[in-house]
Amino acid sequence: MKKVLFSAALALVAVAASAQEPNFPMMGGGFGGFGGFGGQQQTNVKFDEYVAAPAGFDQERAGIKKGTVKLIEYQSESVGTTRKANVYLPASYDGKKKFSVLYLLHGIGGDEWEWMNDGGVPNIIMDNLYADGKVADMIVVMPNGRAAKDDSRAGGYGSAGAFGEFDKDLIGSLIPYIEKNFSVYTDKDHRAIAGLSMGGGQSLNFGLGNMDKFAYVGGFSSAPNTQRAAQLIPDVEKVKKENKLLWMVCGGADGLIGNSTQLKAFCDENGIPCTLINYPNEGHNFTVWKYGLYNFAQLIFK
Ligand code: FER
Repeated sequence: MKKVLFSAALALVAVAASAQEPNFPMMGGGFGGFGGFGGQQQTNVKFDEYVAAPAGFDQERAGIKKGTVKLIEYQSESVGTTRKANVYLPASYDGKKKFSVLYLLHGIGGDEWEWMNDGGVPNIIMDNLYADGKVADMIVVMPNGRAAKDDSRAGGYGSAGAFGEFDKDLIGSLIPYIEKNFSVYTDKDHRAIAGLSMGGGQSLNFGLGNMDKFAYVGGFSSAPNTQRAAQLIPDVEKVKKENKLLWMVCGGADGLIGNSTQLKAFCDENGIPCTLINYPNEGHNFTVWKYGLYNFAQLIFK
C-alpha cells in the first residue's frame, strides 16, 4: 500500500511543479484522503485557542509606510552555486539601526518567490503589523530551501532530500551573507526560523537542532519531513532553557496535522512550552500560513 501511495505522490510531482500553489489541487481539503501519505497519525492533544486574525490583516492598506522586497544572491559553499533569496526590509530599515532576522521558508512546490507570489503577502502582513506597532524590528529573509544545484520548483517530491540539506547552506552561507550585508544582530536571540509545510518541517528540524543559532521556531502545517519529537528534542532541559518560542499552527482538515500533534504531545508530556493552534476546518493552504506569519511575527524578539 505504501508503495502505491508513493507512486501516486510521484505522479503528482509534475502537477505540483506547474501549479502556482505548492499544495495539490486534487487534494481538496489537504492531505486527508491520502492516509499514511501525510506522515504521522494524529495524536490526541489539547490545542491552543484559535483566535481569528483581524479583518484586513492581509490586505494592502493605504496611508501606511511600505517596506521593500529585495532579491539577493549569495555564494553557497555547500551547494557550490550562486543562490537566491528575497529579503523584506521594513520602511524603518535605514541601514544604521540593527534589526533581528526571521528566516521564512517555503513548501515542496515553492522557491524563494513562493511566499511573495503564491498568496502569502508577507510584505503586506508585515507592513500592517509595523503600522500598528505590533512587531519588534526585524527583516524577513525568504530563501530557496531546496539546497541543490537545480533548485527549481520542477524538483517536486524528488527534491525532498535537498530540503534536508538546506541547514548547511543556511547556517554556512546564507546567514553569514545576511549578517555581512544587512544591519542585523548576529546572535541566536535575534534570529527566528519558521516556514510552511516542508519549510515548517525544516524550521522545526533546523531550529531545534541548532538552538545556539535560533531562539524562536515556528512550524506551519509541517510536512512529513518533520523529525519525530524524541529526535527533535533529545534533551528536554536544554530546550526548556534555550528555546524562547516553539509555535505551530495547522489546519484542522489537513491530513498532515499528525506531524504537529506528535511534537505537541511530547512537549506537553515533558513540560516544554509549546503552542499548537488548530485552524478550524482549514486545509493545507495560505489561509493557515498567512495566519501563522501574522501571529508568529508578533511573538518573536520581544
Ligand atoms: C508528503 C506530503 C506532503 C511529503 C511532503 C509534503 C516529503 C509537503 C507538502 C508541502 O510542502 O506543501 O508525504 O513528503
